[in-house]
Amino acid sequence: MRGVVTVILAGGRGTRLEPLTRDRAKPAVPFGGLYRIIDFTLSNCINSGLRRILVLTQFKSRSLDRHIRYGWGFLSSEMGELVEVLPPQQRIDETWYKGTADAIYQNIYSLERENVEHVLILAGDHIYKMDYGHMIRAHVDRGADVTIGCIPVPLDEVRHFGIMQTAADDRVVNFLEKPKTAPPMPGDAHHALGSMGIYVFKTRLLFELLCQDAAKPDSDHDFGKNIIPQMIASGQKVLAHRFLDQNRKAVPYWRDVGTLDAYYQANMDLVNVEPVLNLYDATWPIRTHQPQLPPPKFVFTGEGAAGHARRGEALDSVVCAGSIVSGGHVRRSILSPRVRVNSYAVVEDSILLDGVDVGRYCRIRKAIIDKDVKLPPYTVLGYDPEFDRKRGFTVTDTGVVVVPKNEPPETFQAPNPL
Ligand code: ADQ
Ligand code: ADP
Repeated sequence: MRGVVTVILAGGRGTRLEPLTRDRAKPAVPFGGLYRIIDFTLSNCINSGLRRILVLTQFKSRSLDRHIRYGWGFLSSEMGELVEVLPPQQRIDETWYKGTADAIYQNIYSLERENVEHVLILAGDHIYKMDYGHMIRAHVDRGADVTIGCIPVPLDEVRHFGIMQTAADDRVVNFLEKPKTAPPMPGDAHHALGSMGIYVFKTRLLFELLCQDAAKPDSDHDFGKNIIPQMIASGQKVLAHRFLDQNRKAVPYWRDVGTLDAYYQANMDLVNVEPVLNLYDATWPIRTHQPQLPPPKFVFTGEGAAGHARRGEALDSVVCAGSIVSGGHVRRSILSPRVRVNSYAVVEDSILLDGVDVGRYCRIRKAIIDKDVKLPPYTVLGYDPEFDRKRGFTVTDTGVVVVPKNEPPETFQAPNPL
């Protein structure tokens, strides 16, 4: 892995995750209680033996930058290791990055300094566990110009992905970015082969392609739209590398948590009794930055009125450090650090981010509640979508209600619909 530098594209706007991305970049959105989305990609790098990592940011990168500095600063420059956040201030021209290829082009000086043979380009907003070593080795062994990580995607979702057709030797013969429809892949009537948006390039060739592309005024300066199709057209060796799970059979866990519903579902996957994405697997640790906090605590606050036992408990849930469930009930939920659930409150199927305080008698269902929101006693959320929308909250297609940061207590003081 020594001849490889990794670049993580962490600049996507994440509009479809609003309001969670209102003032943080998508890769910095908290996930699974303890983590930020980018922790999965960074952990994959470390676990794959890749320890020279450049993170390209763009929008609202302050909390991302801080998270990486605090959580990932253990890499030692003395040992030749590096994780560096490159903000767009170092860009070549005055505009924001135009597309993914432009983001790399504008940081070409930092990359040149690395003086490596291959560049691994990753996205900072996917949830998965992957050993990039397999893909890099295939790329080197086969002498590819570029190798694209790919995975089968359902036919009715092809419009969200780069879709490719391959020859028997895995050479990509056709690549279309986000087509409306696509034919199924050979041997699987329900899936097409989709790009994971991750690439290994020969460094020299990458630089040449980026410089050529930068000079084209009609290009979107995007890998999927421009660079890859053009490489195929000019006969360069473009290889597809199938991401396989550890048994090298099933379709592995890989989620682009680009929408609130996908984000909600991927979080909820973790509270399944046997989650596909196992965070307790000591052979593939997912690291993060976590503050020093006391252990979570569950308090029995005494017998209440009939039917209202004040037993603080959480079932089928993930509860992080610093949280106290005091006389409230929590089911199938994720409680991030420093969450409070007070007596008689019921929280179900919900994701509570850092520092959320659920007042007495609250009824919370199918909700995502952003950091430090204080829910006044008797707040009801997630029971009546129309009512929640009227109060100004986002409610998704599948009925998940999202409460943004800094929501004042008055917002919740609407008549109780129950
Ligand atoms: P998308 O994810 O839709 O498709 P894009 O929005 O360009 O592509 O984002 C790719 C990655 O780059 C994301 O991690 C994003 O955060 C980041 N990014 C986007 N613009 C950036 C910029 N200007 N600066 C820094 N980072 C930026 C891509 C591929 C598809 C593939 C899907 C898989 O184009 O072919 O199928 O990923 O999710
Ligand atoms: P996160 O919720 O992702 O942990 P933070 O709470 O660190 O993020 O802040 C998110 C963003 O909000 C920051 O990147 C910053 O731009 C803005 N922000 C937060 N607190 C302040 C503040 N006190 N002053 C100005 N901006 C702030």
